[in-house]
Amino acid sequence: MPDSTITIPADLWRDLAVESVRSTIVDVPTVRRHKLSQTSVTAQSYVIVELRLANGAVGIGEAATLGGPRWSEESVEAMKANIDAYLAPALIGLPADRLEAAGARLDAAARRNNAAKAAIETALFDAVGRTLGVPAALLLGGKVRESVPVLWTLASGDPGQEIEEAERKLAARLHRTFKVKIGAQAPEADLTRLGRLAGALDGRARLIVDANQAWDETTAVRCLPRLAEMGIALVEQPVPAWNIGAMARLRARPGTPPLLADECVFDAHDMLAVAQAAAADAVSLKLVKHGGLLGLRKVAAVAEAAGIGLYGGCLLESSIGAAAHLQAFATFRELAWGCEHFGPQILVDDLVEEPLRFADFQVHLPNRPGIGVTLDQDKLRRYARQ
Ligand code: MUC
Ligand code: MG
Repeated sequence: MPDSTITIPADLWRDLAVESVRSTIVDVPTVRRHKLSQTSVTAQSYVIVELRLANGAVGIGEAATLGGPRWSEESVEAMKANIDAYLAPALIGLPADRLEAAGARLDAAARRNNAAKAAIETALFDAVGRTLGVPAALLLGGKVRESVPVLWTLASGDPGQEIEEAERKLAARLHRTFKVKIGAQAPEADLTRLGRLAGALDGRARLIVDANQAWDETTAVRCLPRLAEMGIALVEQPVPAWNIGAMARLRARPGTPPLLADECVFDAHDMLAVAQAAAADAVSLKLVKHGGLLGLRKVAAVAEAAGIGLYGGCLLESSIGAAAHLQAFATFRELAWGCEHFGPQILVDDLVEEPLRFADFQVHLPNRPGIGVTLDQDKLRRYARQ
């Protein structure tokens, strides 16, 4: 073999140094009220990151929240402040393709702040992908699928409205799995509501539920077998995030439906603890929890090693955040539970020039460089917080 150096064309591998990072808070109204156990929203707030390289390429990323610092500890106001003062300065001058090195710098600059870090890392992947003309999925291992099954979340709390909403989604062939948000009302009221939904959609749709940590162990012991009788396919985070022991005990009881870990798994160490405790059947993967696409893949690797299924989670991202997740989800050999990136469809408007395509119960991977979507500057101005 001749000892030659591969020459990369100058126009392909131009100066990748990070030149600037801009963060903008946006508030986009939702088409209806979305009610969870810990909060309720009529608008989604995001921090949009635009990261410019010395070669002129601009990458974008998004950090989502749900009703302020309630779903997790980050708010858009805190994220913007920490991005501007600590995270962005840590990356200026670094070549954007040093993705692990960038992660180390971000971790040194600020503890946790996972959603803010994820938005910046997404923008790095996007900028590098745009420079090289390749999708971010290629930088993550290459895609094994072009689309991902996508569910819709029912969360108005009014079963009549929820049945009507589910019927519309079924008729339009958009969604046939529905996640029902429970825990905002008393358990018995939720069981009655779920009984109505399960009866109305019987045989035509799959139902899962998300309690967002609302129940204690005693309530879960009482209610989980009732959910199994109704045919609920998966129960997400029934008990508080700290109570991994309860998740494990519940899971070991006969009559418990499969359990999905959400708020109890932020990083790979959390995932290892859940795996060691045999506390979940599946894990919800989200950029806001895992600090970026690389972190998301690390959590997924631990789950895969323990035989725990992958579920493509969301925090109601717009097409920007959703596209970033899809780039990673497309690379997993198995994605047992599909994904829940219905977020772009619950907003009154999208933030990108070419919204994601939803058809045949799937959300389709955009076939363009980087994360595959382009920020619409008019929309950014329209929804930017003044
Ligand atoms: C969560 O806890 O899963 C995702 C979908 C939804 O309706 O709420 C989010 C957060
Ligand atoms: Mg959840």
